[in-house]
Amino acid sequence: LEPLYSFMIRVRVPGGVASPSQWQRMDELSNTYANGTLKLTTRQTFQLHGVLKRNLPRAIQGFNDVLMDSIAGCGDVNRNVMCSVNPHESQLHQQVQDVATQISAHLTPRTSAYWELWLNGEQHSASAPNEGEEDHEPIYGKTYLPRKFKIALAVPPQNDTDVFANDIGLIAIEKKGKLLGFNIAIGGGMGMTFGMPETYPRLADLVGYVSLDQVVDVCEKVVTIQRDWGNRENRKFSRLKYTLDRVGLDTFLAELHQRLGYALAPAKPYQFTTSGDAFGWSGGQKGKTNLTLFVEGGRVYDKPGCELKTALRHISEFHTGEFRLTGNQNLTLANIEPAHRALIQDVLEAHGVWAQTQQQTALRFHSLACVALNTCSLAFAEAERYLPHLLDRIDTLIQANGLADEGILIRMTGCPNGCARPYLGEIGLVGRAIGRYNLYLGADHAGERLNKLYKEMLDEEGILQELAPLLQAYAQERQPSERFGDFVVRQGYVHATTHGQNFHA
Ligand code: SRM
Ligand code: SF4
Repeated sequence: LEPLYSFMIRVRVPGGVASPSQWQRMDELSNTYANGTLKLTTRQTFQLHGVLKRNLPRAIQGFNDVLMDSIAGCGDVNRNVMCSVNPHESQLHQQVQDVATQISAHLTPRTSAYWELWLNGEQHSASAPNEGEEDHEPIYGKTYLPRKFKIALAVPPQNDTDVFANDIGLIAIEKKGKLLGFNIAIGGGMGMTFGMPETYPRLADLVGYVSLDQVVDVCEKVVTIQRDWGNRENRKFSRLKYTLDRVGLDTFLAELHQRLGYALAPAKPYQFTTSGDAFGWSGGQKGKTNLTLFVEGGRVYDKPGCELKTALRHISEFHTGEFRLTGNQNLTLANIEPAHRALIQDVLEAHGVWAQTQQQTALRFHSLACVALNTCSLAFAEAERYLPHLLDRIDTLIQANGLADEGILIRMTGCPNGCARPYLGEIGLVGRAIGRYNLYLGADHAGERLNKLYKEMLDEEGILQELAPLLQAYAQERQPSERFGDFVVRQGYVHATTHGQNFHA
């Protein structure tokens, strides 16, 4: 008798854009084969947890039927390509989303093994290789990459994909709503290992500008340099960020320019103001509207008084726009027909979702937590299941100091791998052991400065005791419009982290 092994499946969703039928299918599969919940991740994908080994092929067949796959959800290849969910600017968003889809398709492995293993060789999905292309990996070669690789696109002023946390970050440059090209940043990544200061989170360096017709090729060339130069001896140092710091940015760029046959143009001006999501209703094109909903921990499920999963299922039966997963684990119902707006509002009200959304605090709207225990085998501590409780207590401090509208970015992970990008939190909490966290402070609000270690191994009371005087001082001594992360740096509670290499200094 075989043990009841259970698995997590990650379903790739380039740019986080899913159709109503794809949403419905994921909803069904989560009930039939998984633990009844749907997880929206920090890279805009779906995860199913608790899929029994014997059900894996049926679950994969299920999403394959609606043109989704889990290729490159994991592995040493380019992962899900992220793209800003920018409900106010549908036209520009669509152009950027198209580029995200092109990059994703170009860097998807051509292997036929996935189809043979799971789908009896049948290739239904949009990503299936063309005939004759199988098993020849023009970009990855025989050895694939030394490690995972990540690309994100953002549309300023929103940095809702945290572009600088990626191996390649692309910042859309537009003129009068028309996409011209992208600034490109390389060498970002969050993961580190406790006790190994040679490992560190690092933000990508802005290295230039690429036009629309160059962007896919530039991504390919960066990937191939990392393929050839990345560390294949020690996986701790195999991400692009370490390759860059080992060889030096100038050497890397010289190689990039040589492989491209031209030099990158200088980066163009841009400005990010936030890495958070814009919640609530917003206008769109041609009378259509968008609605961004808060999904705590990215976990879609029903609970007494708030049947989010059922409500979204109902909406998927008539909504003709898209379900857009955000990089902050939230959900935007996009391109809502004028006739459906009131209907959607009614469904959300009837299932208690609207009331729940209205009660959220600004802190909660700006919170992120990784899965951690009990499904993540790398977790040292809780995150998704614990943060809601901790937020209740921090919110009491926030209210007492009159800071209810501030929207401080708070991020928690169960280990230092950084899946909820905690080093970009104005308050970052990283699990050390059950019930113990390191507290990091001083990231900015727009994802452009890393935080720094403030205190170690705090339990819940310790976290509150450390935050109480800081929040009080912030309330009393901040400058007009000054963000919490900037305040703690200006007041010297922590030094600004100016580069990943001085993260631990
Ligand atoms: Fe992650 C590994 C969950 C985004 C850095 N991540 C894992 C695994 C698969 C654990 C494992 O290897 O056994 C986790 C599965 C837990 C579970 O039970 O579901 C896991 N990572 C997640 C998700 C689901 C967190 C979430 O709550 O949303 C995110 C899914 C992303 C996706 O849809 O593709 C997720 N992981 C990230 C991010 C954020 C991002 O990409 O913007 C990071 C930091 C950025 C980066 O890569 O540097 C991240 N995950 C890691 C790392 C450390 C990588 C490193 O270079 O140091 C690991 C461990 C590893 O790769 O060895 C890891
Ligand atoms: Fe697991 Fe650590 Fe990632 Fe959280 S940060 S999901 S604990 S690997």
